[in-house]
Amino acid sequence: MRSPRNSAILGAALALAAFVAEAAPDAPALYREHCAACHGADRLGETGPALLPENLGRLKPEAAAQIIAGGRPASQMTGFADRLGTDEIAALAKLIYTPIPVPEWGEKQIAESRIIHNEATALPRRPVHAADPLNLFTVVEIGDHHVTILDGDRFEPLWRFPSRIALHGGAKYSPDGRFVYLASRDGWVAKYDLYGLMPVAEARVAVNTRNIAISADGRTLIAGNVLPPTLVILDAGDFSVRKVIAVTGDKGVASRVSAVYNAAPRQSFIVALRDIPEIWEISYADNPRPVPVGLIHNHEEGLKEGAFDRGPFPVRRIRLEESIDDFFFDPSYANLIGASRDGGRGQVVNLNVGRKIAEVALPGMPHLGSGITFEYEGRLVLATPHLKEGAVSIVDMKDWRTIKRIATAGPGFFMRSHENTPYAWIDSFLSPAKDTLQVIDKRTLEIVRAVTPAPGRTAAHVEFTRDGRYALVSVWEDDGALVVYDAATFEEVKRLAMRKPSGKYNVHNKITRSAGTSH
Ligand code: DHE
Repeated sequence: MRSPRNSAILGAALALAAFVAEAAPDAPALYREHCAACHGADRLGETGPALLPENLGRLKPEAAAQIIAGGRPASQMTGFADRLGTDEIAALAKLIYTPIPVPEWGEKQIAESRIIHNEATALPRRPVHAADPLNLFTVVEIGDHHVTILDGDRFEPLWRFPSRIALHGGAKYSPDGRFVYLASRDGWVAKYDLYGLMPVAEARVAVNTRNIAISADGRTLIAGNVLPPTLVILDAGDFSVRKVIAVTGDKGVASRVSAVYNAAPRQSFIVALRDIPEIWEISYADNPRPVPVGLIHNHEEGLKEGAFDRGPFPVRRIRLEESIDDFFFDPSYANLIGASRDGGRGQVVNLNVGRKIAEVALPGMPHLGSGITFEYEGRLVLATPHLKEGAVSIVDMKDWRTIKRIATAGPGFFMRSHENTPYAWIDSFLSPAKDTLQVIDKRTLEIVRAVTPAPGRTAAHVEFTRDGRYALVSVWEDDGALVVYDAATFEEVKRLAMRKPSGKYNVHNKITRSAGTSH
């Protein structure tokens, strides 16, 4: 029963709640007033990036509040501390981490976003520069959202241009190395001409994208997306939309895409899915083999007419027990070695038979996308760094045994080598030793050298020149640098100031699918 005293307490509590509610900042109104013009009324991004939990994932909420208060150097983002109180800034920071319903981003939105900067007829027939077109590097500078095209012989920038915000993942090249394609976390894909040093086309394929791949014939681009969970296939020439595939599993469950790669010898794209235990193979051949659709290929009942996906771009589903979200192909592209984000083991999936054929012991979250292969004592091995452990695993690619785990200074992101060097370089990006790269001798599997380009400052991501003579390293800081080392003597050859250079990608090494780099 409610006593007069309880009623009084309840009344006071309600009054207090009403007062707090009244006094609490109105985050949506603040957003409309201060943020919507650049970040979009729906938070999907306009001139500024999208402000959604999926896109902000790597930015901690406290850091977001600091940016709202103080602005972001080298960007249009000014600070609001002079106009907004601490509670208002906190309310805005909270708002941008609130999920929104899955946005509609289909063929219409993609087509409407398309920008043609230069028609094919406006592109020059020959390079407008004297550099070796196959020894160029695309260097992504995430500090101020720029890209530098670097002459890989003279180590001099040929062209520096503004990019979309937050480029992520490797640059992809057309098979002849003439065009480079880049993707941003906000779903913008862009194409640039390395002969004319000019932009060609852009389109926004999603609100949040994982990565892109280009077909071996250079005609098709595919983007794997998180928001909405789709695969978008574009004509790589003019970015017109060829197909949008909703990513759903057997039971209609939607899945985010983890990564998509080109399997050139198979004439297909291979897609890893984060939320359902399936790998998809999508053929881009002119006359693809029809693929059975439906829940299970039921031999007893047979497949009725019409139960085949005849393409273009038919989806072949390979069903697994565990999902895979980072993977690596063997050189034949018949097998992929995959790992799930939290599992302690990897699985080898044979793409020809369409099932798991072996398991690999890979604790410590292997970063298989960064793996490399090389010959060791007459056998082919895979070497992969780990995101949660200071170790590099060396796996025999014949019997899938882990033959060695090399202890490193700390967990790292990237590993690189080249056919013409006996060394592989790794970083310790995610550890206190992040200013130092370690060098592994591929002949002994021992660490033989440490390289510290700038004491106390993050060093990461190596890429070699086309001949393997020089290794280019990032000092991964806002006022960072690209440091060129002689790959045999480890002497510094040149240092170029750059704004937080992240990945760098050599045209020749990528288009020849060098065993020492990512593809
Ligand atoms: Fe990456 C490549 C996934 C965080 C910089 N990263 C990739 C690829 C994948 C991936 C699947 C391969 C795509 C390709 O090349 O086509 N990255 C992930 C993650 O899941 C993770 C851990 C969390 C996330 O935020 O998505 C992650 N990555 C980061 C970073 O925090 C890094 C260091 C800084 C940044 O720019 O975001 C980062 N990732 C990179 C780079 C590559 C990359 C530079 C290209 C490597 C290459 O040499 O090919």
